[in-house]
Amino acid sequence: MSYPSEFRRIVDSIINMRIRGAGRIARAAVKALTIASEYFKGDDPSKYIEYIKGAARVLYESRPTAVSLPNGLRYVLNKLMKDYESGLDNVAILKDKLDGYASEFINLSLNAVRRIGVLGSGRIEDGDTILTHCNSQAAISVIKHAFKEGKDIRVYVTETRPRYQGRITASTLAKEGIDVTLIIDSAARFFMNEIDKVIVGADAIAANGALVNKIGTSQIALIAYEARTQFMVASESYKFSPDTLFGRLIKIEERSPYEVAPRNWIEKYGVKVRNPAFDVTPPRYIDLIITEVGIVSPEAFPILIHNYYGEFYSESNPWD
Ligand code: RI2
Repeated sequence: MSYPSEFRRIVDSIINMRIRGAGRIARAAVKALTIASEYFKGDDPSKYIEYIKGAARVLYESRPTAVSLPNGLRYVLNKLMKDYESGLDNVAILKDKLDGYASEFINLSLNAVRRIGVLGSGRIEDGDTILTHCNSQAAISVIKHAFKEGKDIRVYVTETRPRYQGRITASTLAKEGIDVTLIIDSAARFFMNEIDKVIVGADAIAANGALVNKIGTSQIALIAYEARTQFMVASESYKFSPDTLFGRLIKIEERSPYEVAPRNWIEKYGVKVRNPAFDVTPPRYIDLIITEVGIVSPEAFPILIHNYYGEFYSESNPWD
């Protein structure tokens, strides 16, 4: 199937991380569906549905770990398929419906990030020193909100090798006027006794409450646990992985070795390089998860989400 070049550009940007961060990826993927939909020519509804499913499959395969991406696609396609299966067979109307569901998801996502900031800020106290890892819009929302409420806070940010997303976080917070210190990833333990709270984002949360997030998160959680420092996760509800309910594990993306060391160095010495982009933090190291519908323990996260988004749970994907 042929898709428009703008659609392809978004897919490539997700693959090579020009668009990155779980929430942003989800919103970009949903936007890409609307671009594909607009491009479709013809009035055969079954061909339109097949075309959209094909576009969703291409997006689904772009990056494997952040569950926000398939959940965004599921949000739109589940609703569209319901319309189609209940007899809506006019392509123009189906296109309008798809656009409407996509905007709904994008608004829901942006509002969730804002609401997490408001709720999470309640857990930040005046005088706190916070550590964050990588670049999470949800975690940043909490920190910014606490600062805007007048709380006197300091933030330590890990560089987050190999892609240095910590620099984005550090500059974003510094621009707000927040007191920020950038540290190397391996300095997390050195500084942990100065830290009151760790707050990170989420790429996915499994049915047992385990967190999948940027590589290095689980080491920081372990260090925080040992130092009795509170470890908090800022996660929109759509970071829950329904696949884990059905025994399918979250796939950890392994990226190019050349993100870690230059190709000529690797080839010269014949060194093997591994570059997993994410790791798994068990629920016992997580104190709480801040979602847009409330703050819960990691074990309660799937129950909370079930009450709100039960319709997400299906053993098969709408694009299968
Ligand atoms: P928000 C990022 O992944 C980081 O792991 C970050 O913690 C997570 O997404 C969540 O980000 P990557 O795309 O959705 O940089 O909170 O590999 O923005």
